[in-house]
Amino acid sequence: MSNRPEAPVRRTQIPQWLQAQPPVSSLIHLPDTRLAAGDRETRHNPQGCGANQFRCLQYVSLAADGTSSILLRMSLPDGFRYLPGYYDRTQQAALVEAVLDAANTAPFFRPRMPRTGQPLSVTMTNFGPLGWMTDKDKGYRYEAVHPQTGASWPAPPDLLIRLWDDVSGYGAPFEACLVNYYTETSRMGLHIDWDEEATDAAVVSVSLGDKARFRLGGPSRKGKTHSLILSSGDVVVLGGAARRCYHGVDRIYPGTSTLVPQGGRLNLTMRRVTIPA
Ligand SMILES: O=C(O)CCC(=O)C(=O)O
Repeated sequence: MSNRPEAPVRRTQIPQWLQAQPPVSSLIHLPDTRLAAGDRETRHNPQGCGANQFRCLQYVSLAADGTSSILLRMSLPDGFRYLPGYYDRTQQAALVEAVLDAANTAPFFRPRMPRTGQPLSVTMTNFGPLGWMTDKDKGYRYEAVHPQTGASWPAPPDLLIRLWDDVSGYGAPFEACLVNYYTETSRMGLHIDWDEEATDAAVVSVSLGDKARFRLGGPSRKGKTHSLILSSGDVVVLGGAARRCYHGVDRIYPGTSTLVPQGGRLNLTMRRVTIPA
């Protein structure tokens, strides 16, 4: 990580692709790091930072007068995008309602690890033509039907379809949206999403409800990791090199949100599974 003092960044230096990004209301959920109206997220990769061959990613608050201040600087893989506060409270509530509706026909179930049959600490369901699941006998895979009801997974809400179109950069729709429900004791160990054929497509993830500590490493399980706190409404994109990076959730902060009626955290992860024809 570089400690080099940063010169102010002028608005004219913001690359075109970034100016097209939706404005965000906050950058990282630390106290006193709110953006003023007109501010934007920017990313700056001045040089590789060494660890796991990551580049240095920084979140910069740009004021209306063109000056900037650095809010967060971490060594993160290329293709990782953090879009805090992407969804407002109304949109978050609509997504929770869509999940609860879906659970009427595709109830949450507890997946099990391949071979050992060890239960995962999250429960899950899916939206879309395919759903991710795992059990003792057949392991990690995508299935077109719910393991208990035998019915197709429910269609995803339009908000998620729009999100994918806006941030994935992929020319075909996602096929699976895995919905994980975390209670205060749930965790998700470091893993790479690699059960898809279309590993060139980004994985897009939405956080709803209680805050979580998200951990991101590199392509090696043993490499250096960083953590960031994800809050309700935040979106994370794992594309490019980040698609091959280990990640997981090592802590839920209970009672930090009132969004999910019974408390806890929902995470919605969209993936393209098959290679488009
Ligand atoms: O809950 C999260 O933020 C991450 C979920 C995840 O890594 C996964 O479903 O593969």
